[in-house]
Amino acid sequence: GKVVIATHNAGKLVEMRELLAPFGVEAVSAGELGLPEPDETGTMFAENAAIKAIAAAEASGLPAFADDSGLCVDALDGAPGLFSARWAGPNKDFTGAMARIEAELSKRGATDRRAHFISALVLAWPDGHTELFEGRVFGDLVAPRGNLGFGYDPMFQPEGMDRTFGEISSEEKHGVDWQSGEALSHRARAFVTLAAACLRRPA
Ligand code: ITT
Repeated sequence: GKVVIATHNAGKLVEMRELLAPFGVEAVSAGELGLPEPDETGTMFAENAAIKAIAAAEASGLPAFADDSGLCVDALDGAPGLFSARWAGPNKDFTGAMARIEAELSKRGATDRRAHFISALVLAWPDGHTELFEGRVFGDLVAPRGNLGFGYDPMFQPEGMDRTFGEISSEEKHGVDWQSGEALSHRARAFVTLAAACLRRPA
């Protein structure tokens, strides 16, 4: 089978391709198909993921996967959350977006550094049927370190690790042990729930 990965984010696309590989489907990206980017008008991650997946499935006639994700900071009442991409602006300035998080925390005098990433993964079928899978990872915000990964990775240190998502390999960030279902990143964990819903382990 052939599926669409409905993202225009290069970092996400790499991860989603790697996460889909063991499922044995051929994946094409929304960019490769020239699909438009729908407006993310939802008020929840799951809603925005569905908007993107349904639009791609309708336009392509193929099943489509979309991820809507973000970094939720406890002391900022969950911001940037749904607006994680938008905080970086049109130039995708994540150095600026990470600095803004620090600025908002100091403005509030916040000492609580807890944050989590959420990934809502929606699979939409051309007939309009959708399935939702979610993953989360909890951790702490630190001064940005490392240039691996993308987005807010340099500033996020998962619980129990002394390195940030910007300092660990792609294998460590979103590698999955399909036997045990163990995975670290929010996105990898969403794919583990997808595999569980398939009632089988990918090869
Ligand atoms: P698409 O909608 O085309 O998929 P996007 O970048 O606009 O691309 P989102 O609307 O889901 O995607 O925004 C999520 C943002 O949250 C994303 O731009 C990243 O900055 C951040 N983010 C999500 N997952 C991340 C991860 O694994 N590591 C670092 N930052 C992440």
